[in-house]
Amino acid sequence: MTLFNLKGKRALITGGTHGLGLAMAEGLAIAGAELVITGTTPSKMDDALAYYKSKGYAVSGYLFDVTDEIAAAKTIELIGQELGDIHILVNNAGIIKRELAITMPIADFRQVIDVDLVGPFIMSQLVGKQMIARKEGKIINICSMMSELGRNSVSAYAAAKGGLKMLTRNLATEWAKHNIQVNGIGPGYFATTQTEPIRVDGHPFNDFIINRTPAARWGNPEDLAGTAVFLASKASDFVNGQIIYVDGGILATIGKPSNED
Ligand code: GCO
Repeated sequence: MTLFNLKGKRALITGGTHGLGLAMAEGLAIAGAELVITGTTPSKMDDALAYYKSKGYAVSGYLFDVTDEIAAAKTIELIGQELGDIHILVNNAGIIKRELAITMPIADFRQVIDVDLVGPFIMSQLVGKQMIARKEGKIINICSMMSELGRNSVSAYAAAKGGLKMLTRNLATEWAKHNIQVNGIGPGYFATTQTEPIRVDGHPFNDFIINRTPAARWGNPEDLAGTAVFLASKASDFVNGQIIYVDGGILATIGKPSNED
């Protein structure tokens, strides 16, 4: 199990205060990593830090917006002074705005691209500098099955997550020679606050996803922890530019008629 041991590693997870970010951070902590979580909401940060500390994990929290390159740079420098190097970066923070393309305000489209694509670029560039100097690092970008497929009302999100897939491959291309492995995780449909509006019992989308997913269920955030540990550990030292889809099989199939088992 030394291949998956993260003892002595410091992992920064953006948006690590709730949902998928919290579940992946917990998986990294159980594997031995020290956690650094970022967020933008003080109350969520307080609750998250209390949770992590109640579990006995080593954790620090920093409030800043990943789209603000000045604030991000200052915070990464402060983390360096207060804690030390970042060995693992999980670009998880993201938003979605469900609006049909024809009527979507440009400002909304631009905001989704900014948070979901520009933010990971800013964080990767800042943390990548210290990883290049150290000749070692792990970057995990949280993509989506919308990195591969579109659907009505998520054009900004799909464009951002499709871009994040290609950013992952391009950073892998440029930084693999520095022993930095840049990969992605593509969650399928997970039970989070982001999907709550389309997941309630009886909602047509809920029935659609259950039928469209071979595993016939929504993902649970903890379903992502193992893949995060794999991509953060020595076990993935020769894995570069790959997106691992944790999706219950949804991308493997065209689906089935609702009357088929
Ligand atoms: C949606 C969902 C998806 C999921 C996830 C799928 O509205 O279709 O929110 O975008 O959140 O990203 O991988």
